[in-house]
Amino acid sequence: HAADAHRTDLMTITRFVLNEQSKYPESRGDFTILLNHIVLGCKFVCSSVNKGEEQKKLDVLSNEVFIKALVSSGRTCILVSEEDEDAIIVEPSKRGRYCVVFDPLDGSSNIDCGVSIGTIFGIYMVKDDHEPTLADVLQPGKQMVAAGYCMYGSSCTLVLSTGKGVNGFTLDPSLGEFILTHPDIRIPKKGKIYSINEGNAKNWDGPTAKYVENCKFPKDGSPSKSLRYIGSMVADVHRTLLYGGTFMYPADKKSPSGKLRVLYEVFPMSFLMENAGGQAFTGKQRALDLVPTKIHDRSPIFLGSYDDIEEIKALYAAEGKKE
Ligand code: P6P
Repeated sequence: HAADAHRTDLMTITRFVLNEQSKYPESRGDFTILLNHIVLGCKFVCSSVNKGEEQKKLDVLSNEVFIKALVSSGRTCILVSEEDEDAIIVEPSKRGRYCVVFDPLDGSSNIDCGVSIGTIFGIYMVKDDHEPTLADVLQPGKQMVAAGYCMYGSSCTLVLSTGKGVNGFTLDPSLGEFILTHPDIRIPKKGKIYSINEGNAKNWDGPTAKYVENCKFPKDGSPSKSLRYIGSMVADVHRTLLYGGTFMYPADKKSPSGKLRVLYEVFPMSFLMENAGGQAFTGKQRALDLVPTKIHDRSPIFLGSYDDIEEIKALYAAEGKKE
């Protein structure tokens, strides 16, 4: 009967989060309601991507679906989307205590060739019900209460952390439910893969160039690492989380702050990495300690296996001593 019990004991993402939230006596279910509306947006994008909607429409469509779902949840007060220049202040009658920052369809330039893409989101909670302002979202990533991504690939996988570990859920299309498939994800302490756009090599700074050199020609005689670069952050980060290694988008002469956005790319992925036992570093500091000044700020990012990021931090520290 054990197998049957497992079959009938459906651990959906809603049930999982309800269990987690029930540990907080003051919890009133608001977070679970908010998450359910994010999940609704992910289900919509998953079905649209699978229908083969063309990129342009899908970018706009998915953004509108997430905004409408988040506002209608009645649990948000300010939204920041990669697709909108300005933050969205939710109308007073529909306000709640959460601020959501998100990229509705990250890597969307890859849609037309079938490469996996994803939604990335981070959640802050406002302290009280004051008039929401940008200050509520210009917070360091360590203030996030939750973060996650949904990857639209051969299957639809949602990876989430509420600050106590990382869990992965796979959409079962026959049920229309995300079921727990990757409980308590822990990133390997050290990896055999490095992930970076080698096409930018001529613009890299010393420490990045040295680290990549060490991956290719290890000084200690260990085997070279493999290069894996998909060019879709959600796919590259998901592989790094499960297999270990590093994902890097460094600053370079062309883009001194790197390319990836702080609020809805760097922070959520860094939050997940730390909760899975990994690290996330900007080249100068712990990524989650960064304080954004504008909602579309960029930052360099090095994230992944704990020991591999230690090596990168040591190279930057040595460089700092020289200056
Ligand atoms: P590059 C996709 O456009 C994206 O924003 C991320 O998903 C991805 O990691 C990065 O840019 C790829 O950038 O410069 O290597 O093409």
